[in-house]
Amino acid sequence: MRTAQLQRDTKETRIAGALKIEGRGRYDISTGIRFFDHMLELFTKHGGFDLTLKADGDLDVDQHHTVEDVGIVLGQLFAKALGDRKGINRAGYFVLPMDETLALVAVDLGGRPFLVYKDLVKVRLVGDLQTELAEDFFGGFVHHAGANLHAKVFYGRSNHHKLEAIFKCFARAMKFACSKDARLKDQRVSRTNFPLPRGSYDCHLRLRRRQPAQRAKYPR
Ligand SMILES: [Mn+2]
Repeated sequence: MRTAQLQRDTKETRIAGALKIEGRGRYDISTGIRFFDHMLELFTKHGGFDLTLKADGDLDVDQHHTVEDVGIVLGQLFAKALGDRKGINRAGYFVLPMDETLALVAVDLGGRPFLVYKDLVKVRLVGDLQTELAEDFFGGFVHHAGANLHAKVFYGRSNHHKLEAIFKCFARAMKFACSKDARLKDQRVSRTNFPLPRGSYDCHLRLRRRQPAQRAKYPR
């Protein structure tokens, strides 16, 4: 069973998270931003994960730190839970209609962080969420999950639907990318050296530049 939990505290945010990849779609999420909770709840449900996320951020400044740092923590949770990534399907995509809106998310968990994000949302707020921050959320996620993620809305009218369709596609693309194929059980992901120490892709990049003898210092 692939699980992870962690606590990440900075001057701006304190976030506790727990993830089970093979979950039942159960969630307990509170970020202080109701629409963001709604998106993360749908992500959990559509991915079939179990996710607990409690974020206490400096919302009196604005939502930026909280939303971005939740993306970082979610990325770290997946990195930690996926472990050595051997035998996973690694890449996945989903195209999902939500009434008049059609969206796509494609993801590759090969270790190279990259984000291409086109949501077509033209309003400043959906519910209580500052919509431009969805891109910062995915930016935090890709860097710490070691993921390449492309999100695109092809067309749509409702801005609520556009964001919701992206999060549902994200969930279902991740569900497949994380899933294991028994025939691939000895197949390594890329030339990278998973798992990522301390659950952070940044640490991982630093680690790769060190000599093998020094690697043993890091807990696995
Ligand atoms: Mn909704």
